[in-house]
This record gives sequence, structure tokens and C-alpha cells, in this order.
Amino acid sequence: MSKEKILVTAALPYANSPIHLGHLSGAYLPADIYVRYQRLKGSDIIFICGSDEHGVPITISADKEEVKPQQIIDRYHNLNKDAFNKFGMSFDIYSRTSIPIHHQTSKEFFLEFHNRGLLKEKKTNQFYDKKARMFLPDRYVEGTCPNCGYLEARSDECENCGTLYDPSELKNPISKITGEAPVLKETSHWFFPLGNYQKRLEEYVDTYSKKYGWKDNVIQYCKGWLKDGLKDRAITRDLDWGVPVPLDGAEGKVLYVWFEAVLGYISATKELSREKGKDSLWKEYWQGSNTKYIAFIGKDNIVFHCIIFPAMLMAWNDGDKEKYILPENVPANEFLNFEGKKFSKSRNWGIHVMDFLNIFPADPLRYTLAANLPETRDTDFAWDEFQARNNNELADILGNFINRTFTFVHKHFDGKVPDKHKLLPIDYDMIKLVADYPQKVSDLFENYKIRDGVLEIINLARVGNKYFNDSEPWKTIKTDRAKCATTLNICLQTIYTLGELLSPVIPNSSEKIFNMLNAGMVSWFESAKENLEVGHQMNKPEILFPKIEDEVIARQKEKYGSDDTSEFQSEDEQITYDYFMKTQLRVAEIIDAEKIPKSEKLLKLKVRLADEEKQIIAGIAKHYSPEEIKGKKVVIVANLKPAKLMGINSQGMVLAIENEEGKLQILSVDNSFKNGTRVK
Ligand code: B3M
Ligand code: ZN
Repeated sequence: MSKEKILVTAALPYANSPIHLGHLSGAYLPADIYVRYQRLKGSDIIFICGSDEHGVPITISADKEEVKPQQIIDRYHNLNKDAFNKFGMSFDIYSRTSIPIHHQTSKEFFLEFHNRGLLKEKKTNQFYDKKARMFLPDRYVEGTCPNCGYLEARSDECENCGTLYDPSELKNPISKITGEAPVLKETSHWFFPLGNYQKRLEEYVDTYSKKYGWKDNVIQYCKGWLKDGLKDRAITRDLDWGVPVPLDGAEGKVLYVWFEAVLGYISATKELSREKGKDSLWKEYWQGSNTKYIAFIGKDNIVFHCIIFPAMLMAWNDGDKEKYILPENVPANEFLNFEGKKFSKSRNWGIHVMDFLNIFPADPLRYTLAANLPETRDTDFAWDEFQARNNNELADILGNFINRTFTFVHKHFDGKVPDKHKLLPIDYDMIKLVADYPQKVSDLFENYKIRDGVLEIINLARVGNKYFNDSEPWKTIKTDRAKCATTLNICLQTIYTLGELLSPVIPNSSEKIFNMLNAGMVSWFESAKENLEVGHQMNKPEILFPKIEDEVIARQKEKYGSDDTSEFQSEDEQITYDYFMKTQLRVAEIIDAEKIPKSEKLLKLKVRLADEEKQIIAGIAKHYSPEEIKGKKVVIVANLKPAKLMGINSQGMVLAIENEEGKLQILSVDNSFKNGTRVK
């Protein structure tokens, strides 16, 4: 039999907003770690993702900005693709659902079902906006709840009291597009008979979850749905954006976005096959006799991946065409919060991936998120924890172990791998412990316990440090050179293992470790063998994880971690005039300036506005002396929330500009401008 193939997909993000850290934790990072690990193991694996470019979310964004949906999807597809790239996602393809091959694949599924008489065409009454000349999707209609009187109830469901009702019962309905009262108008749609698959889905969930160890949250969620009983579901919509329904007389109708989005995984694999010059390759992963499929998603997508998509594949497989495999596992994660609260676009709460990576490298973020994945419960991203994970774990434990070992070997053994001599119990124990590591971590990763696996690996660095300390090479180098050489040999082999096991988690740093080792990686299960030969010449060490200073974290907290100033905005997102005007830029005179002891960068300034004085801590000490800037009139952000920098209160920010060489200039105006004048 041919070698087993593994197909991995990660949820296709809507191309209507930038991805944020919560998305990474939910699906993308665990998927990437899993895939990179499998590749090191030598598995035949492909990793599929792309943008979800249809549906109401896209049209709402387009309407809001008064542009065409195409413009929205082009912008966010590229933005998200770049962000994923910078984060180190190793997709084999990042496709999109607006491409012809996807339209074709979705139509093929619809027609297969239609031609076999599986779909039911039903007439329903739906809200129609006469002025906009369109049927209104649920989210476009608002009215008064017939049950509790809530004023912002949706067309068929009240968020306030949870009641479901027929749209005709909603009181005072209003179209969100034109503000007019919509009318109920008859329309017809095609329904997929999900109920027909109830029994087989129950069996599928039951056997697969037991056989492949599905996560509890996923099982519970599926059981909840199955218990309620599955009903027919409309798979078409009245909308002018999407995959057109491929039937005569279906003008103005498109396939429901979720019906085709899950098929996007298949079309993306087809596109990848074309790129690789082997059109039929996708079949080996989706339809082969020895292939398995793992779908990484966040918890809000469970029903579509564990119930609806499998039902669609079952329906297809009942026909006479080549059959698809069903997802073997759907390791859906819970949510990541940001500084204690849910990520929220409307409440401006959170940080986008690209904005984060414009400030910090990817690896500390990958490690922080991986060490805290919401695998069994919601978890939280906090700036302080990010700093601590970088400084106390990556730098002080991992970085320190590597750095002290390399420095020692360069100082005392010319940078060459020293020979191993007679082993003591402490050495045996260390060698044995390292030797078991690839299997230990593999057992966790294979069971989607990514977080535990990552914490286990960093523990090896901890143990390495202890071994170094307990062996006291700085003493034995003088008293027992053979013993010292043995210690350092074992430390270096351990670093090799660490570098490899960590490469799925922090790939860039791992690459640097192997540059320092002047070696390449072997396959996963070989990584704890003696891979460094005695006498092998290594390169000089470099700092792997620079510490993150308190003031840098304080700045991020100010920007992204407080209610009213949080900027959950991407840099290339447009802002309104009102949004900009919230920032009070004012002329201020510097009336006093002094150096801050123990800080090279900071100056403490006293500035005067119209009739108040403020203290500002500014990072300009390397460019201006206190004497030089006293008396200058500068531009400050006057309504910045106060924050502490190096323990000192700062009540604003001085505007400055930096050129490519790092030369900095503060923005100043001449004395004719009164203190406190608004800059706009
Ligand atoms: N676009 C929802 C989301 O971004 C949806 C996932 C599709 S996966 C086929 O959460
Ligand atoms: Zn209600």
C-alpha cells in the first residue's frame, strides 16, 4: 500500500477584516505546528487555507465603505496573506473562493445533488427592500421583538430573550440598507435535506470521536445539535455576490456561503495540484484509499465542519462518482481573549496580527500563544505575560542555556564539539532524558495537545540549564578536562534536539540555532541521536531573544490595552474625520527637561499648554540634551491616557520623526504660536 497521506485544512477567514491574535490561537498556529511537526517526521502532508470571499459579511463591509465587494476581498485577501506569511504560516497554498475553479467545484456539488433529486425547492416569505430592490439577509433587518419588545431584534430571532419567530411576526421591521420598512415577499430556495443524514451523522460522530479521540468540547457541541434533530437547510440566498445558482430561472440567487466555503478546501487543493503540474493530485488527498483529513477551526465553526460538511460529503458519496473521505478529527479550539475581554471589532478591542508583527518578531508571539492555546478552555493574551514569556522563558531559560554553552565551548574548546569520556550517573540520566523527548512530544502533538507539547519542550531547556549548573564545567575545566568535555558535548547534543523539536513552534529561532551549530536538521525521531560529531566546528553564538523593555510594553498597553484608546485598527484601514479628531494635538512649550537616572533613552519634560502644565516622559535622550530643547515649542498628544514609564508618570506624548538611519527630530513650531493651540 502507498504511504499514508495527510490533508490538513485551516478555516478560511472572511476577507473583510484583518486577522487578529484570536484567530491565530483558535486554528492557525496549532495547525501550523502540527503540520511542521509532521513534515519533520517525513509525513506526506499538504496544508490548505485561503480567503472566504463570499456571503453577507463581505457585502456588508462593501456597503459600509461604499465600494464594490471585489475591492474589499482584494484588499483583505492580500493583507491576510501577508500577515500569515510574516507570522510564519507554512501553508502549501493560500487560495481564495472567488476564483473560477472554486465556482466550478461548488456548482458541481450543487448540480450533483440537484440532478439526483436530493434538493427540495421551497417557497418562503422573506423581507424585501423595495427601494434597494433586493431581498434582505437576516442581518440587514431589525425590528421590535414580538415577545419582549426589544428594539433591535433580528428578523427571525431576538438576541435579548432568545425567542425564535417567523419573520412575519417581527414588529416595525426596518431595512438596515435604506432605513425603509421592508415588505414580506415570496421567494423560492433550494434546501438540503440534512435530516436525512441524522442517523449516519450520529454514527459518524460516535465512531470517529471514539476512534480518533475527538476533543470533549467538539463532541458535546455535536451531540447538542444532533439531539435537537436536524432539519432541511436552505443552501441558496437572494444576493448578488457569490457563486450563482447554476439553474435556469435562478437569476439573482447565489449558493449560501457556508455551502460553498467548506468546498473551498477542495478547490484550493485542486489549485495546488495545478500549480504542481499534476491536475489529479488533489484526489490522492481527498479520495485516496490511504489518506486522512484533519480540519483545524475555532469553536464557532464546529457545526459546519462536523455536521454539515460531512453530510454534504456523504450525500456526494451516495452517488456514483469517486468518493471523498470524511474529517478524521476536527480539533476545534476555544477562544483567546485580549487583556481579559473578547476581541471585538465594534468595540475596538484587540490587536491585528500585522500590527503586532510590525513591532515584534513572530517567534516570541508564536511561543506565547502556543504556551497558552485555548485547547480546553478560553485563555487570555496579556501584554505582561507576553513580556514574561519572552524575557523569563525564551531569553532566560532557552537563550541562556544555548548562549552559555556556546560561549564556553568557544572559549575553552575552540568552538569545536568536545569529546565524550567516562560517563557519570548525572550524564547517563541527561542522555536518557533527551533520548526520550522526540517520542514524548510526538505523543502529545499526535493527540493535538499542542500546548502541552510546547511546554514540555521548553522544560528540556530548563533541565539543560540544571545539568549545566550541577556539572559545574567552570570548575571542571580546571580540575578534570575530560569531565568538562563530556558535559559540554552533552549540552550541545541537547541544544541540537531542542533546536529541532522547537522548529515547528519558533521556526526562525530554530534556524538561527542550526546556523550556530553549523548543522542541518535530521528527521524528528533522529533528533535526539548524537548528531554532532566530535571536533565539528561551530559558529559564534548570537543573541536569540532580546529582552523586551518595560517601556515598550507600557507603550503597547497604552495603544492597544485600554478601553478608550485601544486601536483595533489596521494601519492601512481608513479612519473617519471624527475618529482622527479624537486625537488632540496641541502646541506645548518645553519649560523644563532633565535626564532620568539609569535610562539612556528617556528625558523627563515639563511642558506648558494654554493654562496647564504636564509632565511627559519622552524617548529622545539620545538625540537631544535637556539644555538644547528647553524653550522649544513642540507638538504633543494632549489627551493621551497617563501611563507610567520606568515608574514615572507620563501625561502625553511629544511628536517626533525618525529617518532611516535612526536620526530623530521632534516636530516644533515657531514662537508665534500660542501654547495650547490645536494642531489639525
Ligand atoms: N469564514 C467563518 C470564519 O472566518 C468562515 C470560516 C469558513 S471555513 C470553510 O470564522
Ligand atoms: Zn425578545
